Amino acid sequence: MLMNKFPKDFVWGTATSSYQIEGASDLDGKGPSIWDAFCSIPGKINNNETGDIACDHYHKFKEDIQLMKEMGVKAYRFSIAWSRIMPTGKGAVNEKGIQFYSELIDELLKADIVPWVTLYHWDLPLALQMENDGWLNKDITDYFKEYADICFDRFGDRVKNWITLNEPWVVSILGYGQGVFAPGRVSNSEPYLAGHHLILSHAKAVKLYREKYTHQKGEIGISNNCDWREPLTDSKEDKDAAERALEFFIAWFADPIYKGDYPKVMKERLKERLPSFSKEEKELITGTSDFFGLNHYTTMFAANSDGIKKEVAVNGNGGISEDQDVDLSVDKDWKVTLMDWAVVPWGCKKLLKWIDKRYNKPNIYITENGCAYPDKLIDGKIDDQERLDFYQGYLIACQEAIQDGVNLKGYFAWSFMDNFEWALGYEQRFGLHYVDFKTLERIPKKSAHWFKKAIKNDSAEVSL
Ligand code: PNW
Repeated sequence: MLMNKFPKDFVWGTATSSYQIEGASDLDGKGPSIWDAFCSIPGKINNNETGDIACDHYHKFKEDIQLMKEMGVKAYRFSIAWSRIMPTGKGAVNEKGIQFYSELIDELLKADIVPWVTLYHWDLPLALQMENDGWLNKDITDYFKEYADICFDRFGDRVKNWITLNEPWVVSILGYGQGVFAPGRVSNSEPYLAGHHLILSHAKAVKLYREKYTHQKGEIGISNNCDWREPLTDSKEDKDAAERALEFFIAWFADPIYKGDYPKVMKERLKERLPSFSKEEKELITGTSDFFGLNHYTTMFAANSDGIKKEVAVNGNGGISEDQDVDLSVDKDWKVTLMDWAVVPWGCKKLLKWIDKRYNKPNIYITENGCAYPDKLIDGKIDDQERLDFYQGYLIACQEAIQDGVNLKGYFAWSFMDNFEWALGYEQRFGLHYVDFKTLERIPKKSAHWFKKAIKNDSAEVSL
């Protein structure tokens, strides 16, 4: 068999986020975040679980970095908990929080692992929510900039890869539209306002980084999430519906960043519910990403809606459905993960090509891709063949996209270890490493052993 190789400098990585793994939710001066508060409301999280302890990465980070080193990953993407280094989100800095991330970064560099740092992965300082209405208030754009300034200042000598925001789509739709994520608000207009301020916050942080920290010579971007939307039929209506669904999903955030404004179809359909950018803001936003960060998990069919089905959007469906007139469905023959997300590697390839074309061949990094399964520990081992198959399928699709000319430069597996899967709690295991949430022991799964071999061979066409 001819082994298709990834380029030598391909970035093989793995990813996590602060609230999902750190624990130590009120230790060493950390302030509460909206996720601490959200988890305290009965019924919001499966089994009323919380991130209070999570994987206790706060105390076990050295052990975790050893496991990463053992796997041979070249890069590790993690996020900083804003309220750990600024307990109320503004003003005073908590030196103990700075110290934690500083040691984490040093330990990574010692292990030859390149840190990729996300500034915001959803754990907004609670004070900013209570006193300033979180992402609904334009003030947040300046607070975020001040927070980013501290991160660049304190960590930028060693961190050269920055991601401002993780999945503004999820923050907006699940946090302000469906209310299933913190801060739990339900609205059909707030998501677009929150999204607007997320984009401006991103842009202000990037401008600051480029002007004040030029000497650090790093790269900065944003990670947007998007599923693929395949037209259900060959009809023009369904093709348009699939395109519209993608525009409402990823172009909502990527168009302003690459083209300076929202997609036309969103402006036409949302009217005054979609805020507009001033001329100065358009200039501020345009071109504010050195790379295209993509989090990708699944694929659905899209069909033009007859306007009758007006159900409230469900998890994973791509936005407020009545704004789009798109009906989504899956093929009953597709395999699904524990989250019910369909496993469709060719959807990943098609999405990469769509991004490549629409945004004029950017360097793309898949900053998340992975799957949840109900892994069981048997005789000290986890035989997660389904996850192994998932990674192999998606990585081969990535390789094909590269062969077709897409500038895909790296891939981060979500996630390094099982962790707190937000409203779904600990049941959904996404990790390459199994975590026993009673003893907090970590055990590499079969997929981790496979991933190690794939990295070593620079190819997904390996078998264990
Ligand atoms: C992402 N959706 O979340 C996050 O970045 C991770 O923190 C998370 O653990 C991972 O994917 C798995 O869920 C998403 O509904 C949550 O489309 C929901 C959606 C997409 C991504």
